[in-house]
Amino acid sequence: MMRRRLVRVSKFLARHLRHDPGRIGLNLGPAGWVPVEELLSAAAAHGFPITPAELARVVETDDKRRYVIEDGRIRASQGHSVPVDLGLPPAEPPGVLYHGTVGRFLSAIRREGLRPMGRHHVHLSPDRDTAVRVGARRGAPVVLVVRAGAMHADGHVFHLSANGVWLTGHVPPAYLA
Ligand code: HQG
Repeated sequence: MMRRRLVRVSKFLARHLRHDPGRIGLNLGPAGWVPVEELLSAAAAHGFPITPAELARVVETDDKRRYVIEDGRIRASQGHSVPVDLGLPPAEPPGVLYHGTVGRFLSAIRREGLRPMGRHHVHLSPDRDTAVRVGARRGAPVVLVVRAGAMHADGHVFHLSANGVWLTGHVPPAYLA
């Protein structure tokens, strides 16, 4: 399959498994799971047919492993804007985590901390390189260091998604190094 097609299918999945399932008449089940059959028929019925082989290939090769198939069901591992409880257990983060952003957001971030904005959680990366790539989606990347260990010690809850993204509700400015 061409890389361009893989990216198109991945974007279609992100749109409908994270943000707008209703657009193709889909309902996310508990924890965001949807039967693979249902997804494929909804996609076909809305003019975007995907073969089971293509779907499997996208799930396996997606650059960020955004989707998981398990027991005939599929979900996005993180990044939702629709209300969904992924059922991830709380986890103890490493001492520091990283957040990639851009200069134009810095004054707001220093004032109010990191907020989830359109998503459910603030997304944090375990390493600086990943954070650089996240920030670079928007312009010249700026990497913020988050004192995650101190946050955790102070009772802030963290979750680790299946694809290695650390999630938390809000990072108050005091924890930004
Ligand atoms: C910024 C992609 C103003 C924040 C990536 C970010 C990631 C604030 C933007 C995942 C703010 C939100 C998530 C505040 C935060 N004032 N701006 N108080 N607090 N911001 O896309 O972290 O390809 O929702 O810095 O790789 O950029 O979708 O979050 O710039 O893993 O799988 O507001 O999305 O992965 O943007 O990216 P986003 P993000 P996928």
